[in-house]
Amino acid sequence: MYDFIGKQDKEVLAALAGEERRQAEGLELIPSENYVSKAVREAQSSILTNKYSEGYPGRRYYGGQAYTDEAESLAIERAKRLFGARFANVQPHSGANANIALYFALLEPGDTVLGMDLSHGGHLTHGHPVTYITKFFNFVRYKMKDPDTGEIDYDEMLAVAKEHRPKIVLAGFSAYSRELDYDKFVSIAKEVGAYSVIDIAHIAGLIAGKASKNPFDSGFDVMTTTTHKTLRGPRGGMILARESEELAKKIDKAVFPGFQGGPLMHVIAAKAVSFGEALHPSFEIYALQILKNAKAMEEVFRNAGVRMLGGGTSNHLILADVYGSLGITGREAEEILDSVGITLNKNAIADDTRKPMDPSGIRFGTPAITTRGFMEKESGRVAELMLEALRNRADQNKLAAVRQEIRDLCARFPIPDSFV
Ligand code: DSN
Repeated sequence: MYDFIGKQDKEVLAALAGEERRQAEGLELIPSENYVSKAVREAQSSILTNKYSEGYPGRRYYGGQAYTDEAESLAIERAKRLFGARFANVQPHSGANANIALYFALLEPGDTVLGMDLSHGGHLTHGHPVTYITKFFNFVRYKMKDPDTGEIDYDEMLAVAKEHRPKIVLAGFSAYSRELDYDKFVSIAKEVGAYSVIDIAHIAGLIAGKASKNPFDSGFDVMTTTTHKTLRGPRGGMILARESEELAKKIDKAVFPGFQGGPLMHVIAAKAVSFGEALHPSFEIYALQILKNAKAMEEVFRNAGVRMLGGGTSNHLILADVYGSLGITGREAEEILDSVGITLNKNAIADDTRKPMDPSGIRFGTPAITTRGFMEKESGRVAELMLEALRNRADQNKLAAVRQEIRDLCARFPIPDSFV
C-alpha cells in the first residue's frame, strides 16, 4: 500500500499514514462512518478513475465504455436486488447530491417539501435555511411530539401537509434513533397528492441486511441514500425508485445532465463491490449485530441515568443529552472522548438552547465497531468507558487507563480486510 505515494510525495504520505494509525488505534463511533473492505478500496482506487462516462450504460456521450457499462450495470442490478427497487441511479456523488437532484427531478421552483425539522433529527439537505436549495423550494416541517419517546407528531404532520400541500413528503433523518411509521408517511403523502420519499442514508445497511423494515414495502415512491454508512460501501450516493418508470426517467435526467457531470466510475465500481458484499448472507448477521450492540450501549447509558433522546434506540445510533445529565457540553464531551481514542460527534438535541458548535448532546453509534467484530459485551464496555472518561475528565491517570483499554480493544479487534 502507498508504494508510489511513498516514493513520490512524503507530505501526502504522512497524512495517509497518520489516518491509518488513527483509525487502527481508536474507536469510531460516528454513526455515519464505517470501514470498507480492501476490495472496495481497490475498486475505488482503480483505473476507472481515468474515464469520462457521461450518460448511462448503453447511452453514453463518449466512446470506450464497454467496461464502465459493465461496472455500472452491476452496481444498478445489485442495488435493485438489495432494496427491491425497479430502478436505481448509482451516479450521485454523495447523499446531498442525491437529495438535491431528486428535488430538481420532482419539483418546480417554489414547490413545497414537508420534511423533518433539523433540530429534531432531520438533515441539512431536508431544507435547512443555510442551504441554497431553500432559495428554490419551500420547506415546511414536522417534529417529534415528545423528544423523550421520539414519537413523530403525525397529526401535526397531516395538518401541515393539508395546509401547505407539499409535492414531496420526506421521511428520513441523520440524528434520530427510533423507527418511523412508514405507513403513516405514505398515507399522508397520498392524502395530499405528494410523492413519498425517504432518505435512508443512515439505515440503508439495516434495510439491506433485513434488520429494519424496507420502506418500499409500505409503498414509498423513492428512496435516496448514501452508500458509505451502515451500507459499508464507498463514499457516495444513490437514488432508488420503487416502481414508476416515469419517476425513474425524471431522476436519471435530473442527476445527469441536470445536476452532475461525469460520473465517478471508480466509485461506482466500488459501489458494485460493496453491494455484492451486502448481498452476501453474512451481511444480515452484521446488520442485526449493529442493532444488538446499540442496545447494549443504550442499557449502560440508561442504567447510568443519562437522558437519551427518543428514550433510547431502535436503530444504530444514540443521541445523549450529556449537558442535561452530566453537566458537560457536547463539544467538551467530544474533545474528552477524542483524547482517549473514541471518535464521535457533538450534536444538537431537540429544541436545544445551546449553539450548534457547542450543543447539549453527543451522537454515537455502532456500525463501525460492529464491523470490527464487537459484540454486545465489548459494546457495553465501550459505553462504560465513555462514561468513565466523561465523569473523570479531570483525572489524567483515569483518562490514561481508559485510553490504554481502548488501544487494547482495538488491538484485539483489528479492522478487517474482507467480509465475505
Ligand atoms: N454527515 C452525515 C451524518 O453524519 O449524518 C450526514 O450528512
